[in-house]
Amino acid sequence: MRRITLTRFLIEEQRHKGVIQSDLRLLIEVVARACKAIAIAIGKGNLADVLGSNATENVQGEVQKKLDVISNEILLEANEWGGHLAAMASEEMDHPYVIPHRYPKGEYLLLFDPLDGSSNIDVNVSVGTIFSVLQCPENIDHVEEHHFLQAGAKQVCAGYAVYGPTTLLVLTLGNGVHCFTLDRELGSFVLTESNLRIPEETKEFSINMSNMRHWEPPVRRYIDELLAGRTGPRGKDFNMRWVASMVADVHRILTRGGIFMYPRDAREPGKPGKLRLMYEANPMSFIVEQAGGASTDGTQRILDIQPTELHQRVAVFLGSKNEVEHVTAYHR
Ligand code: AHM
Ligand code: MG
Repeated sequence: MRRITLTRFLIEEQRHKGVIQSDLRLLIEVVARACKAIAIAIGKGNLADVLGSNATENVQGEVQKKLDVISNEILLEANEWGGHLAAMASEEMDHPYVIPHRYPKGEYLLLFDPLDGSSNIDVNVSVGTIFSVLQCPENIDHVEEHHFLQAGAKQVCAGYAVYGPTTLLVLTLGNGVHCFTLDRELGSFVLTESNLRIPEETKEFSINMSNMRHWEPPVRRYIDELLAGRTGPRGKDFNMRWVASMVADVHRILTRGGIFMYPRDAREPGKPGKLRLMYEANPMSFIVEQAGGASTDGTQRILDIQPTELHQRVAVFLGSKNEVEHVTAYHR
């Protein structure tokens, strides 16, 4: 069997298709290497005393897990010296990290959620890393926060790693979605699926039902109808899955279809939803759309949202096209 490693895949994308530049190729390779390092750290668990929490909080006031901090450090250190980036922004850092002057400055901005699904770390359930790449505006001497505030449609690349029974890297460069599996003996990611497609129809949904009493009426109506099953208005039974790691829930949807929802709710009126636009919703929406799915905040396409803040939150409905359109229609 011909094995296509991530390196070969990227070189061929550059050489034959002209889809990417060498700097972007380097960027993806470096992020992939960092994900391998994160996978190793997670895999050690209690043997390396990496589980549990730090005494610190992130900018959103969430207690940081030790592995949140370790993963963030791994991504920063891996990406600062290669000359491919102008700056990085992370869910775990208050402000962007500008590449220090001692290193050459590149033309890309990298954004990441270093360890998504942190609440699952201590119970040994899948977690992941989500990343998004933007072009840095030209002729900028000093990168500032507002340079990151670009709509998701401007992403040049997005991806995620899932640290589960296998470590996977899922990637889009804007021409389809490709999945690589980490060969642990070789230490390299190998292409295992190309051009993933999300089925348009599904019988599976993903939402944290414990928040039901806080939801807005369109979401209640939609979920009530799904729960009514075969004898209800939808005329079929639906199954529910909620891992509480967005990477794992989205990966399931990429594999066999489904709809993932984290709606805005009445718990904290100032916060539209729980998930972050720049680190979670945008990259996942880019991937889902590239796989033939859809993604909205209930009223508009997520990739069209003009961000106003780096750590902005957003409601998310993504996955199988027909279901996303269904729940979005109820918001109108
Ligand atoms: P995190 O980035 O702090 O881990 O939060 C994001 C996670 C998502 O991965 C997941 O879909 C969601 O939070 C789960 O939220 P809840 O605990 O409310 O079910
Ligand atoms: Mg997250």
